[in-house]
Amino acid sequence: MTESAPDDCKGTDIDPFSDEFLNDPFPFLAELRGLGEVFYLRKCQAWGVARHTQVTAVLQNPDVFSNAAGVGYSNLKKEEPWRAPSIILEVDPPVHTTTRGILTRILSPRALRELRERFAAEAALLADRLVDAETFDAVTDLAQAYILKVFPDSLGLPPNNRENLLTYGGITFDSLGPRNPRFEAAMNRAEQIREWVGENCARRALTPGGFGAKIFEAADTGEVSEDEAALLVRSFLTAGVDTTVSALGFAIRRFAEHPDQWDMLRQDPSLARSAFDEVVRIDSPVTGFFRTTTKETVLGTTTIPADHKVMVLFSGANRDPDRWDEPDRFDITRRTSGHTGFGAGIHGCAGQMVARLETEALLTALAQRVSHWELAGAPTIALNNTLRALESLPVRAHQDAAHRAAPATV
Ligand code: QZP
Repeated sequence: MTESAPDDCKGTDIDPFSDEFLNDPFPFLAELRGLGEVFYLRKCQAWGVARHTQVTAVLQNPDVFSNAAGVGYSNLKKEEPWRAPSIILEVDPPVHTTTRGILTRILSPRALRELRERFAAEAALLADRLVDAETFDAVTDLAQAYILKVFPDSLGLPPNNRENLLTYGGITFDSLGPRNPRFEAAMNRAEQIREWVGENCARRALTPGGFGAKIFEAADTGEVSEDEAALLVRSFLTAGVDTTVSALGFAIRRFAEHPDQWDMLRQDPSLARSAFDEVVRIDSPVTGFFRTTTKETVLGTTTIPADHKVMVLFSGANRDPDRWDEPDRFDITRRTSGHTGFGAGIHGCAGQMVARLETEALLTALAQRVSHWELAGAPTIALNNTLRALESLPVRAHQDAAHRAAPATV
């Protein structure tokens, strides 16, 4: 398909899936915002929005900007998808309304209350180990170790081979991009993991009391079929690991770079929650997703024809100076409501309360033990078509003297 650039908005050759963009998207995002309310990405043959007003407007209008053709570059209705489409993410109402209702129930603040203590206990254990080690990799030893413990535990997954979740997440997020080398490499890894994922979404794999078992209870009452329940469990496997691992990695990097913010958190641990949202705003683990127009629509002064992809750059909205005061400044006391790091509207992140509980517990435990962070090497970025994350973050955690002395007094 060749598409000539429209004449009612600016076109650009910026490629949001290039190495240059993925390594440091923020200068490119500023350029994209500068192009106008809507622009045309020639390399993607898709329209795009990167300002807060338009990103939010698109996300709030799912009748026109549909998810049913997928949230990635390729149109799932025209191209064979590599996996069965998600029945929560890659659908519109009314199908979405049913599945979302089930997840909202299972992931409500009330249903999550009992997790708080478990997360706090795991966070304390890990934080103790980390300050003992003193020097470690905050991506593998902290973010991955913690999330691969608490999240699959909450889901009810068996303890073995959990690192497969990182592989599966990486594949899925790469698969949302165009058929570049990252996409192809992901497809080459997909086959070896397919069986493991299928087995771990099955009723028999899931222990009682977890999110997984609760989804299968919805199959027992006939709200969804048995196969649909397994697909909803798969959504947890896909969406609940790499995302929070990414945010935690960025959080530690931010605190290592901004010791004043770490001091503030130590003095007032109730800031842990807003600190996490500020990280999700400023570092935006998910750069953006696509929508597909269901009919010709006018956005600003641009007419977008029916059945075309529009790229919605969450990370652009999250650094928009028209929406945020000093958007590039990390400030854990900032009022972050309205950030689009979790998306917005009917598809806004269903697991965001779990993510907040997990990260709040770990940041709080670390704040009690670590006086300050020191970078012990250069952080590296993991290049992925859709998920921004650090690959490694060598740090030294300086132990708080008061905390070190404390056990001797008991
Ligand atoms: C949501 C699914 C975690 C999100 C950023 C994206 C996401 C990915 C997959 C699914 C849902 O498979 O349902």
